[in-house]
Amino acid sequence: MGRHQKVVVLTGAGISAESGLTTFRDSGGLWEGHDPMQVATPEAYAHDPHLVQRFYDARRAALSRVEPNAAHHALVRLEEVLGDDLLVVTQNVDDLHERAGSRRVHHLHGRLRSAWCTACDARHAWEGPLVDGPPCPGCGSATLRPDVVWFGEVPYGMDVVEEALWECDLFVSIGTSGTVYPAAAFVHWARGDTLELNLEPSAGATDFAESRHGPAGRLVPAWVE
Ligand code: BJW
Repeated sequence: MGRHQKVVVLTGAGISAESGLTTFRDSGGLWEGHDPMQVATPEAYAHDPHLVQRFYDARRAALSRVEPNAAHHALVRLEEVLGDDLLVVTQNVDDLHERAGSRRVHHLHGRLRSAWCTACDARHAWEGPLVDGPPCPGCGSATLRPDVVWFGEVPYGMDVVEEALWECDLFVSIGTSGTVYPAAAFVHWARGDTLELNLEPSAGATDFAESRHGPAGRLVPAWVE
């Protein structure tokens, strides 16, 4: 890839698949008999908060058993070249970009290691479970939920993302099915060139100037080097 470009990289669950974290739509698996897409909703949380908290507690606990992979590390090397001209926008709630060493990471759909108090609106760094209703360190209410963005909720920092897409020379989408908005529309908002790196053609593959298919652990280092 050329140098001296402003680059926005969007990542999805596929970039963390080779680290051992399951994706949403192609894992073929259920979590305790439930479709993850049905659990990751405000409706599920309203109906059965205990179930939804256990789902997120299990995923938060899994973070300590996985490591960043070659794709995460390649994006760190890209940042070493581009500096502040690279922004990684991730839909992922894991922290593998940060643990690899990326500094400019924007979590569009929130973070597993953060808890949000719906009573006082504070966010708190969080490592342990939430299922037993621990008190909010700020206000003491047992109203902490995972600090993640569910369907019908507004993704974080859209103003920052829109501006970066408008200013970029290159937009690269890695490991996402292209089925969830607004991220699925970023390819249309990007002013510059567009490239998709995904295991298979995503739902929006034909909207990209170029689409390369294979595992992120191979494609991303090959693109960065
Ligand atoms: C590999 C690989 C390997 C595997 N290497 N690749 C029409 C138009 C616009 C919007 C809407 C619309 N209809 C409905 C909406 C709204 C809705 C939406 O998009 N619904 C769709 C079902 C259509 N969107 C929303 O509600 C969003 N909010 C919103 O729009 O607010 C309005 C607003 C917008 C902008 C400004 C102001 C207001 C919120 C969406 C929230 C999504 N939340 C979740 C859960 C987060 C918490 C959690 O993690 O549990 O986000 S759902 C889930 O999907 C999660 C993911 O981040 C997201 C995307 O999934 P992702 O990452 O693409 O994973 P997969 O599994 O789908 O795909 C993995 C891909 O990797 C596959 O293609 C594999 O092939 C590939 N892969 N191994 C490379 N080794």
